[in-house]
Amino acid sequence: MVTTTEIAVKGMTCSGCVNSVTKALRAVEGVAGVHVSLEDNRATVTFDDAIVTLEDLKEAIEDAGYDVG
Ligand code: 9UX
Repeated sequence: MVTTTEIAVKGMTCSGCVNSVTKALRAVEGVAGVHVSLEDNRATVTFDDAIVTLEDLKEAIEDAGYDVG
């Protein structure tokens, strides 16, 4: 099922960070859409939960150098 979730992202301080998080999430197989807000410290991700889990998404953000939660 394709679903949308919001993930709190810590440590983004400029638009470059937004680009990094966006690219990291888009690279994950099963992700259909990504919007990252610097102002709200949040990533909104649309994904197919048969392919990718919320944990995978959080891992991708952490691997890019940011904290979640
Ligand atoms: Mo901006 Mo973010 O110079 O890792 S890209 S602070």
